[in-house]
Amino acid sequence: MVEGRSRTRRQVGIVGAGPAGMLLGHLLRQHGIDVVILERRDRAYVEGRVRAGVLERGTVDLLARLGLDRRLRREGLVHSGTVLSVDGDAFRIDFAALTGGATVTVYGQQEVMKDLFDAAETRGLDVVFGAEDLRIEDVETDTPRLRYRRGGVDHVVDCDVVAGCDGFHGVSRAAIPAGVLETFERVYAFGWLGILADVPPADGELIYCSHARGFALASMRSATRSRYYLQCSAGERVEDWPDERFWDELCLRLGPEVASRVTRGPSFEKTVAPLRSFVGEPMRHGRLFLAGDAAHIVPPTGAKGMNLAVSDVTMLGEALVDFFEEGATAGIDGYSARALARVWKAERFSWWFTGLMHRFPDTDPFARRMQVAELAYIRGSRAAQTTLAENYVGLPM
Ligand code: RFL
Ligand code: PHB
Repeated sequence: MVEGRSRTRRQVGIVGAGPAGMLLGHLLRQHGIDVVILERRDRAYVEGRVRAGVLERGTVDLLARLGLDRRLRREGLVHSGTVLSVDGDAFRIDFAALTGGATVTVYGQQEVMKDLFDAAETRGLDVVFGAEDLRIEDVETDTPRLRYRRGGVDHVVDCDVVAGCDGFHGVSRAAIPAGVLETFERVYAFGWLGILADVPPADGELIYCSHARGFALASMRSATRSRYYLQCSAGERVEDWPDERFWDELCLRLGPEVASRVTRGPSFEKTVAPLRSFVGEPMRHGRLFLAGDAAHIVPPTGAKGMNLAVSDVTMLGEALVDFFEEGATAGIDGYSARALARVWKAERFSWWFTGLMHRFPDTDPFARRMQVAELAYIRGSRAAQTTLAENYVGLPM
């Protein structure tokens, strides 16, 4: 085994090569800033994680500005609305008509990651996979440091700035002292059981389904690949859900009309994701800046997680470019407050939409009637539909 040490200097050290870290890396590199991205896992693992599917307009715009949208333009599915279903009775929310033309794009996070990694190779963006035991030091000084181990070698990276983009379970957030970091959290008593199957989707748009038996979501990745979710208990075991049981329960919740358009087939991915709302404040401490899931988590109902990671790094990228190009500190000093202002609105929307659509342990017959009445109100009110639509397509930065 190789043993040794290496010491390098970079302007920005980015921890984590998920959407937040990779996009920030591309953004800074476009401005000639010297960055390294340190990722604990390997490329295949990061690219293989099945996660988000819906990109807001702002996310698509950033990918376009970075010249990373070629495949997205070709393969992404533009959706100008979505369907809400209440105990099998469906109605449509027309985003484009309600918001002056805004749409969302269905393009899997896995595809985004593949595009970001491919472009990193051709553009010479330095991504180190397999960086183990990463530690962040001296963030309260002007020379923070990253230490990690790879292939038996201890590495030290001296930085001007560290960006913590290492997700909810990363190490960056813990580098903010407990007396400084304030956290806000809701853990939901249920999860989402998701499958992927190579069958055509039941509908041209997503169907968010509120049902007395629990929430369901009909989504997709392409014209031939479907992504379906069922609300399940938090500790649900995947082994208890053979495909037939999944399809049967899905069809019950979608109702007979949509169920008649569901094509069943073998699933090739099946996982349970827990649901959580979480915010850590502030998103900056000294020379450490948090972005994406490292700072906040939303339940997936509003399709906001990856999009929030992207709006964070758009703001952080602008602030760091001002800092390195002009020596201006207003941007980095204002980053946390600016990012959190948008984060909290997305947290509110995701929490509200989750509450409206799911069955909670305390959803008694009265509470269920309240959900059904609110959905009936949305169905009949252009104002209520506009509120939902403008949040779903993404609030301005
Ligand atoms: P990520 O993607 O978790 O990436 C963090 C990276 O950091 C690495 N890492 C470390 N590296 C070095 N040293 C350490 N100590 C490290 N610790 C961790 C990890 O290996 C990883 O590669 O965070 P990021 O970049 O902030 O991106 C966040 C998004 O991935 C997440 O918000 C979305 O996937 C959430 N999400 C959705 N978001 C949307 O915008 N639209 C959707 O439709 C949507 N659907 C979803 C979702 C998430 C889901 N799950 C599974 C939680 C659907 C689901 C089911
Ligand atoms: C998905 O396709 O994975 C997806 C779509 C919409 C959501 C969450 C997940 O709200």
